[in-house]
Parts: sequence; structure tokens; C-alpha cells
Amino acid sequence: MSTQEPRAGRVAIVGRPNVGKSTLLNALLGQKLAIVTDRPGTTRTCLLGVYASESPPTQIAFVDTPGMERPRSVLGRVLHEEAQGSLEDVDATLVVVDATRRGAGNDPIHAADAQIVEQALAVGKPVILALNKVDLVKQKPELLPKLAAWSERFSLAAMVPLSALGSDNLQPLLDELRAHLPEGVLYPPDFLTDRPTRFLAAELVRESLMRHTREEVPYAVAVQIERFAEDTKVTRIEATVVVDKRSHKGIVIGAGGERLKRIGSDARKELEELLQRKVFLKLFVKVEEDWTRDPNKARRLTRESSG
Ligand SMILES: Nc1nc2c(ncn2[C@@H]2O[C@H](COP(=O)(O)OP(=O)(O)O)[C@@H](O)[C@H]2O)c(=O)[nH]1
Ligand SMILES: [Mg+2]
Repeated sequence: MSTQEPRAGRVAIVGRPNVGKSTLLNALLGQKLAIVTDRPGTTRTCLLGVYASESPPTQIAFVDTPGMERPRSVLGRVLHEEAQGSLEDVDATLVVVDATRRGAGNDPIHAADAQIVEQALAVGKPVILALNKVDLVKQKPELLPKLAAWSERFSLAAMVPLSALGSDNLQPLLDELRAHLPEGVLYPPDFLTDRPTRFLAAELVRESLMRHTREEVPYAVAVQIERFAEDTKVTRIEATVVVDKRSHKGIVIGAGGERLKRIGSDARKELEELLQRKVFLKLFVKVEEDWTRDPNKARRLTRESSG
């Protein structure tokens, strides 16, 4: 048996909103790091998650990004800046597309996906395409014209059909990525993320909130951790939910505080899973008028506050 050289590098995960980038990151890491909902625009900051394997020795620093759709709002613009920045300084780019989606006029390639691949290729690093959600494609041969169209139109380093949700066909993707990384080691063993636990905790509260509220409310929500104290037996967490309209406060709290209670209890379960210990969680709700429309506030509340 020949020993293989260690390889390590950075890979940005980009793609349109809702194609499954965050789900794929979690599946690759075998751990929930990024929050996931069925709504576009869930991921707000670039999130580093390091995949590590011993044989062959590999470290892949994945950077999950907010979706790269053309932004329509101030908050959207702030998220777009964040995604664009992540493309610099990578060894390879992983573009994720939804294998079930087609473009206009039955084009097997959606124009918005094509644009993202072009942007990624312009960086000059290898681009690997993940065709995600193949679990939803009942007739697998339907994927063939799609794969043919992609390889005809772009010079991609590789294409991998997979299911992030079903953790299906992930190893071929990891093998392709490894092949494009430089030799070396970048992180200490067991290094998972650059984000403090407080940040992950705030994200889990936001995920629960997004899942329990409807329509426009979730996009106008930020979460700040006020207290994070590790006692001998429990971790005590206090968090403030920041909404941008007075009317949203009532929606989040719900009649008799019922909704906030459910948001808190779901978030607590996720937090206990993440921290592997008992958690007491206390939630507060605060109105900060129009924070999603003010670029400075939007930057502060999406990038820093949760940490
Ligand atoms: N059926 C199916 N759904 C998926 C798959 N990957 C992601 N999803 C769903 O797609 C939605 C968006 O996922 P998310 O990871 O938040 O997408 P992102 O916006 O690109 O980060 C969620 O409801 C996921 O459960 C997959 O492989 N198959
Ligand atoms: Mg995401």
C-alpha cells in the first residue's frame, strides 16, 4: 500500500439561494454547522467548516456563502458582497446547482446558474459542479443531457451528481476536490470552524425563528447572544431577537407568548445537540426600526452581532 501525500486547501461553496449549499456543507462535515430552512436567504455570513480525513490525509476548508442571486434589497446587497469576497483566495470553487431546475425555453441549464459558473471560472481556479437534489430526479437518465450541456458549455474540472440531503455520492466529490488541492496541512487536527460557539448558538436560534414565523418576518430578524455561561451542569444562554418592525414583535411572541415559547424550545434542543449538554435558554425580543434597510446596521447585525 502506498502512502499518499497530505493535501489541504480552501474551497468556496457558491450557488443560487436554496440549491442546498448549507445542507451540503453539513453533510460533508457529518455535523450540523450551518443552519438550513426551506427559504432562500437563510445563510448570511460566510461560514468556514473544515473537513478532515486521515486516509488519504486531507483537509478541505469549505466556505459556505449566502446565495449569489442579484440582490433586490439592502440586506441582499450586504449578503452579496459577502459571497463575492469568498471567491478570492480559494484553491477551487464548488458551484452547487439544483438538478431539478431548468432554464427558460427548456434549456437544461438555468441562466442564473450559468452566470455563477462564469463568475467562478473568471477567478481562474478549478470549478467543480455539484448537481444536487438528485433524490428528486425519478428518472436518472434525465440527468445525462444536463451533464452533457454543462460539459459542452463550460470547462469544468468535474461534475458530480449527488444528494446533500441523503448524503449520497459525496465521496466522489471529496475525491475530485482533493485532486485539486496543494500538498500540505493547514489546520490542527480536530479544527472544525473559525466561528465561536456563541455564533453557532445565535444561528440555531435564528433557524428556529425562521421555521416558526411566516412571510416577511424571518428576513428581518437578527439574533444577539447576551449571555453564554457554562455552569458545571448546564449552559445558560440569553439571546435577543432583533426585529425591524413593531408589528413583527407581536408575531414573533405570538398570542400569550406561545410562539416564542416554541421557538425557544426547538432552539434549545438543537443547542443541546450542538453542545452535548443541558441548556437553559431565555429569549427576549427587541425592535430596531428598519435595520434591514440601513447598510451599516445590516452589516453589524448580520456579521458581528451574533458572535
Ligand atoms: N430533496 C432534497 N432537498 C434538499 C437537498 N439539499 C438541500 N435540500 C433542501 O433545500 C432547501 C434549501 O437548503 P439549504 O441548504 O438551506 O440551501 P442554501 O440556501 O443553498 O444554503 C432545504 O429545504 C433543504 O432541506 C437534497 O439533496 N435533496
Ligand atoms: Mg445556505
